[in-house]
Amino acid sequence: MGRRAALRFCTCFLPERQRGPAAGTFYGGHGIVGAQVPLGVGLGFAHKYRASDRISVTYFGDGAANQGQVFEAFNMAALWQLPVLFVIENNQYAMGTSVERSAAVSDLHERGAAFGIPGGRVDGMDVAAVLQATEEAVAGLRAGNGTAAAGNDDLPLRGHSMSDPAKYRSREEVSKMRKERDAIEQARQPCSTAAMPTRTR
Ligand SMILES: Cc1ncc(C[n+]2csc(CCOP(=O)(O)OP(=O)(O)O)c2C)c(N)n1
Ligand SMILES: [Mg+2]
Repeated sequence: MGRRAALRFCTCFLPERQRGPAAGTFYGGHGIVGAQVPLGVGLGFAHKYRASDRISVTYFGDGAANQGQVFEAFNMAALWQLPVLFVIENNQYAMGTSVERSAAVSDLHERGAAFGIPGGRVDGMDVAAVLQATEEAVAGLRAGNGTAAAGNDDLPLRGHSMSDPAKYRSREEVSKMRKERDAIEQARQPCSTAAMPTRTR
């Protein structure tokens, strides 16, 4: 499992940790960039239609954030006040394209503003900050506060795939990032001193 996927996996299991084994369901990813966003909104619709207290947590990247279907999904989620948390993982690159080259406004956590969706920026390399922000957003959604968006600023420690030579970044930038910002390394210490939450079963 990749390191960012590991963080995603942690937050996916948040509902389960809070409310018992049947609550958290991981629906996987999507080969078409951004296509998971309307699906996530559909899940949110189902939760509301069934009067369930479940919520849908929908993850997508900075590149996906420029897709038209994402804005349509925002509109429907906000219009129907669906319990959806949009997590925009801004790792600064979509394959080799930097967010500055692809987004007119690169503060992606503000993307929902036109739809009345509140958003906030979180340091995606800080596991505890992600957990806390997720818990707060989930509590708000469960209290019936409609739809929310979070922008996780994180950093790519590797290229997009094995065939990506990552020529768009310097070696120095990558090695500095790995040394100073690796989320797993930063979380290791508090985990080993039991400062992180643990599961009981
Ligand atoms: C509609 C579509 N266009 C292009 C691709 C090829 N593609 C796969 S991943 C990717 C970049 C996605 O970037 P981002 O949303 O920032 O996610 P990240 O990989 O950085 O997590 C692209 C363009 C695709 N899968 N689907
Ligand atoms: Mg990206």
